[in-house]
Amino acid sequence: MDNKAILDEISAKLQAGKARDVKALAEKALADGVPAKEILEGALLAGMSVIGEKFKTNEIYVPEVLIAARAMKTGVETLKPHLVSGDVKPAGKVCIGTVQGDLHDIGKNLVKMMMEGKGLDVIDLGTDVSPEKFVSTAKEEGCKVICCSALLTTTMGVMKDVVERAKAEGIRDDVMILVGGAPITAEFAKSIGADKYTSDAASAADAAYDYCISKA
Ligand code: B1M
Repeated sequence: MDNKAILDEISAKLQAGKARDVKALAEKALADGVPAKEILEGALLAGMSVIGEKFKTNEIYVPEVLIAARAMKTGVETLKPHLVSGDVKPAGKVCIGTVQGDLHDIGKNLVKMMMEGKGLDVIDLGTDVSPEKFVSTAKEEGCKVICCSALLTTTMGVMKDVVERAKAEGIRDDVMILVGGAPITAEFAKSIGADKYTSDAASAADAAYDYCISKA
């Protein structure tokens, strides 16, 4: 079986919500020498993208999306040891969460995983996180980076409230505010006064790591 065939099969199983098959096929692909990054991008993210399109056009509904999301999580867990290096030095502390009103956490968890893989100490605030919680955590725990994820156009504005809250609490100049998620763009990040936008989890981890090292 060539790489494309197994990647397509994993993607199809993910879309069908078959978590156990996703795990078994991902393990087979890894054993066959397919790079974990290729499985993540070519099968798991590709499969979720098809789910997103079908969700948008009402071909499928929340229950189907949830079982596909569960299969995605299983796939990411299977790849985790192969995506992150085991030999990392502590680099600095960051906090991460999905903004208030938003319950999407797959992308946020991917960012967290990549950050831990680079040796960052990550405080995971979960989903539906208020600006107050992001900022009080950064203040109390001495985080160098506040990482905000948003998947909804209706919640992305909360990121501006995080920036404003950090100013009001007097920590704005001490932290990098890093934002991302499907509706976010570099222009949006700039317009709300955030420091950095990245489109994917690996670049977010690189940006946070570089910032922490520059402030060490
Ligand atoms: Co939701 N949903 N959803 N959903 N859902 C979207 C986002 C949507 C685009 C679907 C669609 O219509 N095509 C749409 C939003 C439309 C809009 O705002 N314009 C939508 C909607 C409408 C909704 C509900 C309102 C539906 C309803 O109830 N009627 C509802 C809202 C609930 C809420 O949050 N309050 C809802 C619910 C759900 C489920 C619970 C069913 C489920 C979430 C399960 C979970 O997360 N545990 C779900 C899912 C799975 C999706 C889609 C299909 C997939 C999202 C995903 O996980 N993608 C999504 C469609 C889509 O995005 N194509 C959709 C995979 C993930 C790895 O990608 O999170 O983008 P993503 O992360 C990427 C990058 O964005 C980046 O890194 C990752 C890649 O490396 N990244 C960062 C993410 N965060 C970052 C942070 C960074 C840097 C990079 O720095 C800090």
